[in-house]
Amino acid sequence: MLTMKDIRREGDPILTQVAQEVELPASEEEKQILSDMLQFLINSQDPETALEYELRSGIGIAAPQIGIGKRMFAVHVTDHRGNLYSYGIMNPKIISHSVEKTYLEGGEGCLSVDREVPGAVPRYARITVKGFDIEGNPLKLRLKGLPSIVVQHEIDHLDGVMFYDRINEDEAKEISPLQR
Ligand code: K2U
Ligand code: NI
Repeated sequence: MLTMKDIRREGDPILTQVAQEVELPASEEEKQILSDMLQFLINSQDPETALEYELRSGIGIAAPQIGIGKRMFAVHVTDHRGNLYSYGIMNPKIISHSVEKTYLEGGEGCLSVDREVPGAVPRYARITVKGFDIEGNPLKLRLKGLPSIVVQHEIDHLDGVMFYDRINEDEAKEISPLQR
């Protein structure tokens, strides 16, 4: 199972590189890795498991964060209405997004960043994402709220972009924070 020792921390060059597309159909190894990433998130959100294995709670994780320069990420996040978004996605593409932006009032964090970096991170309020699930089936997700923010944070990891690269207080003054 994945634990915090598998997570690359800032300063590791892989976190600022552009990850490569997964050649489809994905190999059994690639599918297993993505499944392990999703399981890590589930484990990290289970109090007993997180305590036992000293896992930091995560709602998303991208393959470069475990040293794999491939365009795949997992999310396991519940929106404000209690809808669970639990996916492993390969070769994601944001095919459309709102003009409207939003941001998390408390700022963002990152499993690869062992420090607080305060500041508003403007994100698109709504996005439509296309990609392939763990089984290789095409998927298309229309997202808003926290799921939308997490997916944008994870896709940034695939492009070597860290959340603090996007902190912009001036822009945040012009937009509304996410209502949880
Ligand atoms: O990619 C990562 O490092 C995982 C981040 C994802 C994240 C997405 C959006 C905003 C902040 C972070 C971790 O999940 S950080 C832990 C966390 C948990 C719940 C809510 C926000 C952040
Ligand atoms: Ni991150």
